[in-house]
Amino acid sequence: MAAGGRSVVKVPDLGDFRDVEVIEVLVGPGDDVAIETPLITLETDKATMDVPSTAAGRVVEVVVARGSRVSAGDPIVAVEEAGGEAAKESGLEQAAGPDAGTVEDGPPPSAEPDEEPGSGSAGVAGRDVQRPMARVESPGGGLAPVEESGFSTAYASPSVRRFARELGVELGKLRGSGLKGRITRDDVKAWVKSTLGAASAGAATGVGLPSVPEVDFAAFGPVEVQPLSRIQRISGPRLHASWVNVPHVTQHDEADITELEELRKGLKDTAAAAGIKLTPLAFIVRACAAVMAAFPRFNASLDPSGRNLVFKQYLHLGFAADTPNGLVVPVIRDADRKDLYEIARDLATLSAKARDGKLAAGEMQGGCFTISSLGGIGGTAFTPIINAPEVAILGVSRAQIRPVWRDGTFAPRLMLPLSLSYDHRVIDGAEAVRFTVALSEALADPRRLLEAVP
Ligand code: CAO
Repeated sequence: MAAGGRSVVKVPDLGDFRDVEVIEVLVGPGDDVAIETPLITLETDKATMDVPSTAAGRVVEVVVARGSRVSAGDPIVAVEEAGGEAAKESGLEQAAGPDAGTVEDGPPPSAEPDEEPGSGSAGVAGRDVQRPMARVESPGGGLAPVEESGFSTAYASPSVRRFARELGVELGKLRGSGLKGRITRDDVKAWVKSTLGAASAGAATGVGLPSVPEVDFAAFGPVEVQPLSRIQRISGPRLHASWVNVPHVTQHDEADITELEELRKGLKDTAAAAGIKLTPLAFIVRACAAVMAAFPRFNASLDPSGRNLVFKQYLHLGFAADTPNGLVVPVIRDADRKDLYEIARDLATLSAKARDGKLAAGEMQGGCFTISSLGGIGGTAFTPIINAPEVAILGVSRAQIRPVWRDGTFAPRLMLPLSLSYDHRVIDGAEAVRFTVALSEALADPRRLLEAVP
């Protein structure tokens, strides 16, 4: 083999295919590669294939990017080839093949048929089941079997499959974050990290979470698998973390908003003429901001040690917004310093941005308390999950006219159901119900909510 020099690894002969999409770039500048190390993954309408390196050494430049299209002969990477001692040091000598010194069109890419989620046919499954169980080194030095059945339906390139096998990862358990839900190398790494993290957390506390049984749904009828949206993949673990870490209690209550609704209807058209949509939520945000001043623990968070409370001297209020891509929580800055109309305007602007997927990261950060209003849709009560490290969240369901006993008779009143979930480590039950009572009183006295903010 050659002792040093720079080589360019090119796309090999792809048969009839031209302009093939690069769906994964597996190496970056500074990575050491051996002959056969997969460099990129290509996808045609029939198969995915890894293009292996034909040079051994250090990658100095990557010419292609994810999403670009390539044909045979196009350059992929430039490699500073390792020679002699350098190769030994980096362990490349062993892997380097006889023609590692000259790099031209390499061996054909290793291809596997595409296995889109939901397309797992019995044939593919059958083939995979017949594969012998791969064996990997277990931490104790013995050989641990890798359960291969999940590989049949997993949507991953050959190199990722190989990587998963090396680490003993059951691909069937992973959700892909790549294009069209493809499982990437990073997904495999993240899964290993989270599994190790969960194992050590379980070891530290002596408890582990029992897992939900796996069910082969396809055994009972036709199924279609769809990947979660990006937002759901991000929010899911956060909701789960809050659910398992925070002792939730939900306090239900109801506020009489008969007068609020009359007032709102009276103001709605004037507000609309000024370009403001005055919904009940604007009043609820305004009322929460007013009431929270008297309940500072609702605007606090536990510090990471769990021994101190951090009281915030500002009040940014989040509200859950339902979007085509999933749930997001935009944040109204300084809600305690804004009047009803400013809040209504913020709600409209942030909701529109949320629906269009145009919220900036900063517009979803810094929240102190969250309101989740499902009242525009329906429902009578629910138990919202706290947006930790916040310590409380207010759920709002649909207001309904109901008979309420007042002054010795039943009167038709518009009642708004409130569901306050709170972190019981920080807030006592008595304080929680004092909060919902105060909130109900604030909503029952809407003219005060119209006043200018001091
Ligand atoms: N009771 C009765 N009617 C209500 C109501 C309530 N509690 N809340 C809203 N409404 C009415 C409004 O008055 C409006 O009617 P009009 O047009 O006649 O005035 C209609 O329902 C629609 O309101 P809206 O939904 O457009 O506006 P909003 O300010 O109430 O809510 C937003 C905005 C962004 C919060 C909402 O669109 C949304 O996304 N809600 C879902 C939040 C969610 O998913 N939470 C769950 C999180 S946990 O999974």
